[in-house]
Amino acid sequence: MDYFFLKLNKIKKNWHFAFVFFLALFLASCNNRDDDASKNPEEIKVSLKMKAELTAPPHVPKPTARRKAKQLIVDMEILEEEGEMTDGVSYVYWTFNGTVPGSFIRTKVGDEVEFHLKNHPDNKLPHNIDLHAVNGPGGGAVSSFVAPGHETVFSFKVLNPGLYVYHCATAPVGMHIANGMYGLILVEPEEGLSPVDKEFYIMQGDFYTKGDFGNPGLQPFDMKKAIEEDADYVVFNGKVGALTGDNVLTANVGETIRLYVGNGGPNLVSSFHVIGEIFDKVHVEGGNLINENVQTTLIPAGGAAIVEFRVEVPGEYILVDHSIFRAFNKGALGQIVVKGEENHRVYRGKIQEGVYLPEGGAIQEMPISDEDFEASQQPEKQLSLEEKIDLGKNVYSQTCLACHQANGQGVPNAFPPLAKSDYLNADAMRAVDIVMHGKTGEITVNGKKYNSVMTAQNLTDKEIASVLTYVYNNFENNGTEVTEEMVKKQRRSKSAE
Ligand code: HEC
Ligand SMILES: [Cu+2]
Repeated sequence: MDYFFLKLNKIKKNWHFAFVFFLALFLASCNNRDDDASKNPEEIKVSLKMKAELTAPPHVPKPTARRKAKQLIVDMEILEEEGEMTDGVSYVYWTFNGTVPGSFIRTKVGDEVEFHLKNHPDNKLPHNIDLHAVNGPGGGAVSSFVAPGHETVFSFKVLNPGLYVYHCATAPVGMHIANGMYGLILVEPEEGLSPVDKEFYIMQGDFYTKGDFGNPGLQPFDMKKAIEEDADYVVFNGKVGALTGDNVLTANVGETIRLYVGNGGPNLVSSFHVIGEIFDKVHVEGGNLINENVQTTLIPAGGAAIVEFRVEVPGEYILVDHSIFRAFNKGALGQIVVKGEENHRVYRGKIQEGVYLPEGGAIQEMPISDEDFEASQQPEKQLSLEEKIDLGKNVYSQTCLACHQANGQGVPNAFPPLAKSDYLNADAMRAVDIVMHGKTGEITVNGKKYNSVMTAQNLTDKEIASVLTYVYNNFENNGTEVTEEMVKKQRRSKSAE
């Protein structure tokens, strides 16, 4: 360094000027390279902070157009709220910002997203978020686990343009997604997307309820049906009729419509189709590949697509999952009403409205016979202690592990420990009751307070006896053997209440 400066001082004045001039030029060219998204999006500099516009479905935030990359603040609150699944049927949804799907997030390549995730104090469960637009562990899930009444902040830079799903990834993951915890985040390319006339946000999801489609009242989530992928409802935007009746989407003849279509799943793949239209363009799977002139596009669970089409003729256009029973019998039906002049060069015919209508209630299925039900309830031979512990281990890893963890250590502030649990060891009948009926309300385990929800586990008496015997004989607990007789006694005492 010293040598360099010494030399520099010795150079004649005009040489010195030339050096500074070329240095400035060199720095300017470096700066230009920083602005060029296509080279390395990691190096795009952000100017200024900006609060992200977030919209409820079916609305989409304003295009990013030619704005520069920003530090983008996204504020989301998780709410567990009762809502309407269809007329007369309600459901407790778990949501990002109070809607299913959650708010639409619109970003641009190079944006640095500062994500604030709040879990409302009235909520019962911990949650987090996994954004498929993130390059990093768990898509943010590992940094965003948040207990009720708390807020977590993490940040990431969006590097890849495309349309991405986000969802909750807290155990049991399938249950959180099935209850509505998903949404879309768009990453626009640096130059933005081409302008269109109308943009809408649609997301498909499948729901699993104790009662069948249309059975009235507050319907709880059904884990068994979810595992069997036996959906009662398959809907757009969280409920039957979110895009029909008073909620139809509207457009005018000659307009180009762009739909951001996602699929939250948890299980089903969508064969997305608009009856009466052809997609002029599809960004296949939400990425860069553009397909043209497409009738039906496949949208995987946890995936998305951008579809665009120009509407030439007035009338009703019906959005469906072309796995067609889902459309007419499970709710996957929406509508775009297009107004304007007839165009006989494109279509000629008498237009009658209301041809495609939901048929919902008309589901017919084979009932389970009383004999079959009885047979499934028959008691079998008693298991030895070892057989019980073996069976219990399986039940534990399939049912309890997601929350209470592999060694029963639990998760701080969320799931209490079963290892060396004073609460567990104090009362075996109470433990049986918790596994059978679930548990809410404040409890203290090993000196720490928990106030959360454990769902009822829907296990047979044999499974309950086995899993608790397994837990009592492991994780440094007191070795109690729970018998089927104890479980039956607990069932009888509860039903007598
Ligand atoms: C969805 C997550 C979840 C699953 C699955 C789950 N639990 Fe729990 N469990 C909880 C929560 C949360 C609590 C605390 C409830 C409260 O705060 O009132 C709890 C409490 C308990 C307790 C009493 C507190 C303690 O630590 O001793 C026992 C015993 C228990 N669970 C056993 C089980 C067993 C056995 C299974 C599997 C058959 C199971 N749980 C499955 C979440 C879960
Ligand atoms: Cu969640």
